[in-house]
Amino acid sequence: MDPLKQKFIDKASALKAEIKSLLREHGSKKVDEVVLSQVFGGARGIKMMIWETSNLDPVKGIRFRGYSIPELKELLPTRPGGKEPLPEGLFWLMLVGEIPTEEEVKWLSQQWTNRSNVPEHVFRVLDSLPVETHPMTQFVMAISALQTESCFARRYDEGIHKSEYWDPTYEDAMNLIARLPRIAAYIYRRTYFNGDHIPPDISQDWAGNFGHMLGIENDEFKSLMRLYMTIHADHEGGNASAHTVHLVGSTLSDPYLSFAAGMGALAGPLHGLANQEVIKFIFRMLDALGTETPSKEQIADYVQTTLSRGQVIPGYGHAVLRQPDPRFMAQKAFAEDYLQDSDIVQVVWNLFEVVPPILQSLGKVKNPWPNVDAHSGALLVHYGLKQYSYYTVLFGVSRALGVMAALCWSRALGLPLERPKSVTTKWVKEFIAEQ
Ligand code: FCX
Repeated sequence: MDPLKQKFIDKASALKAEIKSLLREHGSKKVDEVVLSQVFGGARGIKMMIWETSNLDPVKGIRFRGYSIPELKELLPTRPGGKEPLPEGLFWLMLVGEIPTEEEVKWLSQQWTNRSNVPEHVFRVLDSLPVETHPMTQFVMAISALQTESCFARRYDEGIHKSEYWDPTYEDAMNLIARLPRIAAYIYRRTYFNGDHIPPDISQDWAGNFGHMLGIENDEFKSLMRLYMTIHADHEGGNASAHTVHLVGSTLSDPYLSFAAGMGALAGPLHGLANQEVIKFIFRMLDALGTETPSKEQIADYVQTTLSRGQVIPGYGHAVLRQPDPRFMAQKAFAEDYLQDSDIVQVVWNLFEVVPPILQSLGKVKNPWPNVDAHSGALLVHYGLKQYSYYTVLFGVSRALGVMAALCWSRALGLPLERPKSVTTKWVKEFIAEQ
């Protein structure tokens, strides 16, 4: 058995036994109380699932297995001489809870290279779609088409014992992650470059090779891709894409179909599509104002006009966070290191000053601060990746790392079918009348 798989099942078996005795002793302890406004309000804050790979603190932001993003930048292995962490290292950490060595990360990079072959029929499915099909639609269809390769679906069909579900889930997770950059790059090149595809360079790491296949041969951009793929990977379990993968996976739908479903959730403008919406918002603003370098006053007026039209300011606000998103701050730090002089980055920084007080003044926005999506587009534009309809695909490739590691845990821990309770408004009225 491969060393990561062995480490994973050793850890998961130990935790499974621990959970069993914990539930035997404390299973009836109350962990939460639900009020009616939460029932009508998108289930905000209700503790209702297990997610081992990361945890989101409203003030401190995301912690991957307890580590903040600045800590990961210090601790995770990088390319020789590089500054940004390799996403392979984050996957290892999320899967087994340990910071990997350089050797372990090298091994994982090699594993993903070995597993990266994408069957021809997936490209044929993509090629049969109109070229103007939204890249996220193409992405979902390609992942669904790849489901023919699912080890889990095959083993289930053969009658696998439920104690072994984790094994083909791990294989599918590793194979899917390995194949995603090729699929995502194929979508990019067919959509915007007339199908002029770039073959993989197997000497590169996972994110570096992705950058190469996109066609942006720039070391700084590849560093950005390593950072980008690391910080977008996981945001605990309740966000819409992660929760969808978790829910669909709980039916024992295989990892490919579960991930495709999650990507449908990521494609919503209140979630992952916000990264395209932010840059669209910025481009439209620059167009309307007739300048690449608008003043803060001009930006403030434009923001107010947007709000008065009943539209949200994309990239701002969050269902859980109550401070500037550390993922925004990590991208800002990258921009401070590499592209201080970029006009579009300056616009993002001016928005950071202008938008929060305006949102605060509305009196209803719980978090006026920027989220991860407020910064990413400006960095991509700077390096020439200006086709913003594509941005959510990048988010999706990264998100696979977290949700696939978490899915391995769900199957190894034997988590059951998820099935919360819904009620009707009639039931609510009767409930109130009985009080
Ligand atoms: N601009 C304008 N109004 C906003 C706002 C924003 N950026 N953020 C929140 N509000 C409004 C809400 O629309 C809601 O108004 P309503 O009562 O009239 O319906 C009110 O403020 C209260 O919402 P709040 O409780 O603060 O936020 P929610 O938990 O309901 O929603 C999201 C959180 C993220 C959906 C919301 O802040 C939003 O729409 N932001 C813009 C889209 C965005 O950036 N999404 C990406 C989020 C994330 F990082 C990701 O998943 O990628």
